[in-house]
Amino acid sequence: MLDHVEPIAAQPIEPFSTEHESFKSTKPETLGRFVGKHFIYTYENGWHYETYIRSAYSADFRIHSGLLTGRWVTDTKVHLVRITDDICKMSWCEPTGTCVSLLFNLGNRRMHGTIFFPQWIAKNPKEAIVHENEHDAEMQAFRNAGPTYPTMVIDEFADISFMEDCGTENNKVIACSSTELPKGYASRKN
Ligand code: FER
Repeated sequence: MLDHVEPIAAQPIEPFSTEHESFKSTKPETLGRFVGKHFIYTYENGWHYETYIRSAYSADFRIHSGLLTGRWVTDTKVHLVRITDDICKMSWCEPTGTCVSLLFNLGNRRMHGTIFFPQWIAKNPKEAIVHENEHDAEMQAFRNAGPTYPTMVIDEFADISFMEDCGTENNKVIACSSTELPKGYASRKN
């Protein structure tokens, strides 16, 4: 049945890049309320995450609990769009091959996240528990070794327990692993 399908030739292994992504949906002039926001939130499955929107095109995050407790990433390129005055959506792929799409509602302090984990992360989450920026080549090697499939899709709602404005390109917001933070940091509520 698939006789007409040519086998795909082995592809050269590409380093991670977002150069092929257009970012044309991103309209920085509509994102004033969202850029600079720092959120701490807990998914209904108990996973506790933190995100900082550092610019209209980039974000930092840190994982306090869940499959990848201790993982953190700074200045990852994201696609951020305004949905309504209260709601924004942010989507991106990581060098690991994990893809993420998050919707934040500042009005009711709820969010919804969809995470698409490649199978290698589902099997071996420990390998990705690093400050990713310092382990790019290693993460790309794991991504290329795979397997990708079956993708583990996690889709969960979360309550935002802490929300503040930190301005743009603030390197102090997320600057260490969750395991190095003072006690009580992530349980703050406002
Ligand atoms: C989130 C859910 C998942 C999030 C990040 C991820 C920034 C995952 C990223 C990864 O493991 O690479 O809410 O917030």
